[in-house]
Amino acid sequence: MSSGAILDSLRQAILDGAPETARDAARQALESGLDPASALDLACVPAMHTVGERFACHELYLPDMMASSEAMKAALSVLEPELLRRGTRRQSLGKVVLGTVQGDIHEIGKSLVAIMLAANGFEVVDLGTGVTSEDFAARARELQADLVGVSALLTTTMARQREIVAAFDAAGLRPRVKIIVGGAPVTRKWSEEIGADGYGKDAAAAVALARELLGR
Ligand code: B1M
Repeated sequence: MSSGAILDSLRQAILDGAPETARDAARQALESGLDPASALDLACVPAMHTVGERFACHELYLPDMMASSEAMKAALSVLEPELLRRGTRRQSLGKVVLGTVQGDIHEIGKSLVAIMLAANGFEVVDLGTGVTSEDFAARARELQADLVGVSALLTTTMARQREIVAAFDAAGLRPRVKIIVGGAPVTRKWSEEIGADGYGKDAAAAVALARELLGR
């Protein structure tokens, strides 16, 4: 099968919410010599955007969106080890604590940012989803993080990013610890408004920002 056909079947498997097919297509992509980052950028991420658009106009419902997330995670489970293997470095570029805010269970984008940071030489501690301001601050202090990444996917939960910036200020953790924010509804303007140190449009931008902020 051609690379284009493999990417099409990966994209379609995620749209169909078919984890087994997605896992097989991701394996095929690697076996055919495709770069794992390209498989993510050209098939997986666009498929999830399409799922979001279809959900917004009621062509898909919550169970469909959940099935697509499972298919995306199945593909990621195949692509992640290869992304990490290709990015292996000896020296850490800095310690990053990352999570999705309280009240928000969206984890895929945050996990992708975590994988790309790790693949580029950062030491990453992923706190998961539903992370409170207090937990972000406590874990950043305990782990002596250089950078904290805060993901939010809902317009209703992005306000938590402001709370987290304030919690770090109140705890005296800044300016030593830098805070970056991201997620579908988040913008550069918002990150400036809440006083974060930066905004990452996607996982690649988050890596570039982390390097810039930590001077690496
Ligand atoms: Co949700 N959901 N969802 N959802 N969901 C959205 C976000 C939505 C836009 C869909 C839509 O209506 N079009 C909409 C939000 C609308 C809004 O707030 N205005 C929405 C809604 C409404 C909901 C529920 C409220 C639905 C309901 O229950 N009625 C509910 C909320 C539950 C909650 O959190 N409390 C809900 C639930 C779910 C599922 C559980 C079904 C599932 C998540 C499963 C999971 O993560 N385990 C889900 C999904 C899959 C989506 C969409 C379709 C896809 C999200 C995704 O994984 N994208 C999403 C639509 C969309 O975003 N277009 C949608 C792929 C991922 C690679 O992209 O997450 O954007 P993304 O991450 C990118 C960048 O944003 C950036 O880099 C990533 C990689 O490029 N980025 C960062 C992300 N975090 C970053 C952090 C950084 C830097 C960059 O620095 C720290």
